[in-house]
Amino acid sequence: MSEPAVLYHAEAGVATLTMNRPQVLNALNDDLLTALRQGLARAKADASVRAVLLTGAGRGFCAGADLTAAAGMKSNGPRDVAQGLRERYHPIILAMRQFPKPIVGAVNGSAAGAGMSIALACDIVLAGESASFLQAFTRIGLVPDCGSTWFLPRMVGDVRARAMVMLADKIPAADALQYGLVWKVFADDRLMAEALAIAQRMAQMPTRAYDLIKQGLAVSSGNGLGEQLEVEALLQGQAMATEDHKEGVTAFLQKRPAQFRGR
Ligand code: T3D
Repeated sequence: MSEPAVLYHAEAGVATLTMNRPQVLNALNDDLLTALRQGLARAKADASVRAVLLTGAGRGFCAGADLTAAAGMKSNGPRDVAQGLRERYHPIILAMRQFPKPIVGAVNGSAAGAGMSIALACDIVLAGESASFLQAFTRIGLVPDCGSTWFLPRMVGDVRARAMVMLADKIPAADALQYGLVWKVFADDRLMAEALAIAQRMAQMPTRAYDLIKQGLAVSSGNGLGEQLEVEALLQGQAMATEDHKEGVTAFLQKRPAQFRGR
C-alpha cells in the first residue's frame, strides 16, 4: 500500500497535517491536493481539534504544483488552467483562510510557487533557519497564483512584493523574518517542537474568538475605518455570547488561569 499523500495526526487538541511526497519536496499532485482538502475538512469537523499544524515531510515544505504531472496533462491536450485552479487549488486556500480554528504553518524547507502561497495562507507562519521562500512562477513563465498576489502586498508592501514575484529570488528564512513573511524562525532541529508548542497553546485558547478574529481580519483591507468598527462591534457581540468569554471574566475575577473549552 502506498503512503498517504498527507499524514494526519490529532493529539492534545492539535491536528498535524504533514504533506508527504518528500522525494519531490511535497510538490502538489492531485493525490496531495485531495488529501490536504480532506485533512482540513476532518480537522474542521472534529470538535476536539482546536488548532492545525501544517508542515512538510523531509527537507521541503512544498515545491508548488508538480511540474511532471503538469507536463503530462499538457501532452494530453489543452486544459482549462483557470478551471483547474478553481477546482483543485482555490478550495484549499479559501478553506485555510476561512478555517474556524487557527492554522500554524511550520515551514521546514523550500516553500515554492503554490507551496509558498499555502504557507502564506496559514495564520501563524514559522520557519526553520534553513527554510526558504520562492515565488518560482516567473522562472517557468507563469504568474503567481493561489493568492500570492493578494497576500504579498498586504504582508510585505508593494515594493517587496513586486521584487519577489518578478525577480523570483530565493528568500532565506532570515530575510523572510525581516520582511514580515514569517512570525518567528527557529533552529531547524527545534522547529517542530516550537511549532507544536505554539499550536498546543492556541488549542487552549478561546477557539470561537479566533474564528471571529479571522472573520474580522478577512474583511478589514476592503473596509474603511467606520465599516470595520461596525464589523468589530458585531463580532464582539458574538464573542461576548460565548462560554469562553464568561469563563475568561470569571477566571480573571477569581484570580486563576482561564479554562477555555472552545465554546
Ligand atoms: O494548473 C496548474 O497546475 C498551475 C499551477 C501552478 C502553481 C505553481 O506552483 S507553479 C510553480 C511550480 N513550482 C516550481 O516551479 C518550483 C520547482 N522547484 C524548484 O525550483 C526547486 O526544486 C526548489 C527551489 C523548490 C528546491 O530546490 P532544491 O535544489 O533544494 O531541490 P531540487 O533538487 O530542485 O528538487 C528535489 C527533487 O524534487 C528533484 O527531483 P530529483 O532530481 O531528486 O528526482 C526535483 O525534480 C523535485 N521537484 C522539486 N520541485 C518539483 C519537483 N518535482 C515536480 N514538481 C515540482 N514542483
